[in-house]
Amino acid sequence: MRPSGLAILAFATLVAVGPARATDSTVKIGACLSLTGPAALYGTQQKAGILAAIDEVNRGGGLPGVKLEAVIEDDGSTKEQGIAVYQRLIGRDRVSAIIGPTLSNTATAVDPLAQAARVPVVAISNTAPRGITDIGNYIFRVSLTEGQVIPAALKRAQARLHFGTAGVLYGNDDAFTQAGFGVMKGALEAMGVRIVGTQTFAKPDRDYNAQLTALIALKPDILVVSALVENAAGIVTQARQLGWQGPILGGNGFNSAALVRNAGPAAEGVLVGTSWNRASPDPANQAFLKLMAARGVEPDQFCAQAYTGVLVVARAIAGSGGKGGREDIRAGLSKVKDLDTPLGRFSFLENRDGSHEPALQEVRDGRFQIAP
Ligand code: 1QQ
Repeated sequence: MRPSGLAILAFATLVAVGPARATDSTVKIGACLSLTGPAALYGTQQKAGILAAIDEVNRGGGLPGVKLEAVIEDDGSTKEQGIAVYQRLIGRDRVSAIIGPTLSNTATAVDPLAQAARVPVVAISNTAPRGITDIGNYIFRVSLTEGQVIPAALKRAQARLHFGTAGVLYGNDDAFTQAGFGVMKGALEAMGVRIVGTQTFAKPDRDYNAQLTALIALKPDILVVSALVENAAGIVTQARQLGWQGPILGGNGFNSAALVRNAGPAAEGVLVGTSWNRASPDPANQAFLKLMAARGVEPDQFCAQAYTGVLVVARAIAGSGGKGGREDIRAGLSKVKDLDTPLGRFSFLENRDGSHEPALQEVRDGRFQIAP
């Protein structure tokens, strides 16, 4: 089999390229993803990205002598199931590293288990600024935090829309939506935007009319929302039904194509800070888009981040001289720097959070498009 263009791109600077061989040693990479439950819209994209990247690394021979094997498990979007998955991945499957879990809310419960067992974790979608990588030195993350994305997104949006006041709505029963709210509030205040009203909801809620009516009555210039996607689509739809014609800016929970699918025309004009610039002409991004198209997947940010998570683990193994033990990968991760990925040129910061360029996107003509 010929090595594919993508693997050459991703690993050309690391090692000579050649196909995987029967004698290769297998490195098991666990993934704890929300494949059922309310966060499944993210988890299914993540699974597609992980499988594509593992195939690419193995097929392209990016890691000579090593074959990556994915052990993917469903956390059901809950902490409890996430704990059971981590216990199995660590104790039964003896994986060398864990990618995930999908939600920050779950990560706060499961990452301490990996830290205690000295199993490296690469988070691909946890964006709560605190309570993830500060769990310990085995916890890394590819996903930019809301603190790295939201302030820049709000500034870009304000340069276009000149809003002076905001109404804010957030979920008050989730680590990510709560942390996102804190970031939004701080960023708006720092920009001199007055928050005229704040309302909350909980994950099981489906009716946001009371909160939205109260916010709209205060006539803010913009609505700013921290919500997971199932709530987000309902909030956007109901805001439009109540006659809201102003801008809506959402946090990371909005970054799913399901928002556009479920909210339909109501989603037009919605602004979202994003970690993935789908329009980037970078060769690593273009190769990723081509690869996913060939696999019949229309990727979103979560897919691109998951794909990048595997590239980062592969680079860590390469950086440890092709050794794929838990300690080898942890040591390798701490050296990952300037890796070309679909997210852009990626490095870890000192605190094991990720670093690359964020962007702002807008729903136009029924799809996410990069906003100026
Ligand atoms: C988190 C998030 C979610 C929106 C992603 C799955 O960012 O839980 O941290």
